[in-house]
Amino acid sequence: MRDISRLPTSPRFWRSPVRGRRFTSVLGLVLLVGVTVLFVTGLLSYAAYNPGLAPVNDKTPDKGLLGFYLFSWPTDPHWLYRLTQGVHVTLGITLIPVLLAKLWSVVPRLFALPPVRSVVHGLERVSLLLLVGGGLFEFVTGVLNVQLDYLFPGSFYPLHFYGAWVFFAAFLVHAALKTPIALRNLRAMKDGEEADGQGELTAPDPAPPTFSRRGALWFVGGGSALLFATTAGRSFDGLRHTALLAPHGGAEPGSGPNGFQINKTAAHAGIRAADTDAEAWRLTVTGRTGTVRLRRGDLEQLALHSAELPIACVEGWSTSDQRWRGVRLRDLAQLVGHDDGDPPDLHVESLQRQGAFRHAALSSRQVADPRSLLALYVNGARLSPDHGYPARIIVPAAPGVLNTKWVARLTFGRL
Ligand SMILES: Nc1nc2c(c(=O)[nH]1)N[C@H]1C(S)=C(S)[C@@H](COP(=O)(O)O)O[C@H]1N2
Ligand SMILES: [Mo]
Repeated sequence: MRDISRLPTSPRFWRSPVRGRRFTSVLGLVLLVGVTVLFVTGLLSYAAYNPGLAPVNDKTPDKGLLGFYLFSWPTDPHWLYRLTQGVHVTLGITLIPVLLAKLWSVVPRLFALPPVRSVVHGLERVSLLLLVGGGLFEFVTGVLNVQLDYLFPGSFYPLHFYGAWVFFAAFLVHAALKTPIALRNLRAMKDGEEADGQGELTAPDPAPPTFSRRGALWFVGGGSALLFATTAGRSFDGLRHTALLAPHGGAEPGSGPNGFQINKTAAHAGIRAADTDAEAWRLTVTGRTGTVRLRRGDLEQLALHSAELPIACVEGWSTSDQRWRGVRLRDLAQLVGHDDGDPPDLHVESLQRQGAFRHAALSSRQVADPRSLLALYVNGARLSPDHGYPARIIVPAAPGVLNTKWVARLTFGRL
């Protein structure tokens, strides 16, 4: 006869003495806070793309009602996206051990028989499927995007966005059901009761312990601390070398005025030296009163202004403030007839021929900000080819993706 205790559907199959209410409750409460922060910062990131403004910005055009919360992304404080997206990515990576340990701690229950005891139980199990599947999906797509640099060209945004809603809906149901229980378990622990001694999560036939429960929690926490310590530095110049695990971490990217992080190099984006040659390059600006074409020399004759602003990428890395110098976007709007102090939205196009980020739309609010520039210089030097020479956009508080490099055309109004 087969020994049924050797099948995962038998509670006796699961013998780790570490499993128990306390272990699961602690991890569950950490995730309650952490996943909520991930969801909120993720939704903010979507809003920061200005998806409501123009199709070129909207990576998720079929969002429907899920776009209900969208608002006009502010330009203050100028480090806003650096903060929200740094938190989103760094926290997501830091929580990986917690997520895995939490799943491990409840895995016997996923195999429990009968699979469905009642309608309510059936619904709970479906929500668990969405919770576990959705959670793994969000973490995996997020990590792949950050670590492997757009493994899914174009499709990462919809996958991660819709996945987030499915995951968070299941997460809310789960949290509503389980948070009171988790809190009760922890309170019982405080009162000195051995809360782990009973309950469905505890192995009925535990193997001899090689590890205390407390040790197991330290192990998970240590894993998170290690991931944090090898990731967080890529948002800070001077600490970047500590970000061993992160792309755009490690060694500082060169020295000198243009020696800060580059997302895609000119070569990678297919920009040829001939395209950016001072003789050949022209900036085409179109607005209410028509079109003007400017050389780089013409731009240098206009009023130049400086702004200290960072680059902050959706992948979570960012630079400290760089000192940009160039022409205000609102001055360029004025040049083509938008001179009533209330500039319209702006469509920016790059010389780049291929790729999702070759164009972007900026809101009138962003155009109006005196720190929003068509930059010609950075940190006192001419922009390098990799940072967008002959001219690039820089806007306070915006995601890197809106800071278009190698700009060729600006169209005010009519997006
Ligand atoms: N034309 C063009 N502009 C672009 C991109 C691009 O791929 N093509 N990438 C954007 C992204 S995703 C980021 S994070 C910033 C990075 O700017 P940097 O390389 O100067 O640091 O440039 C933005 N501007
Ligand atoms: Mo980016």
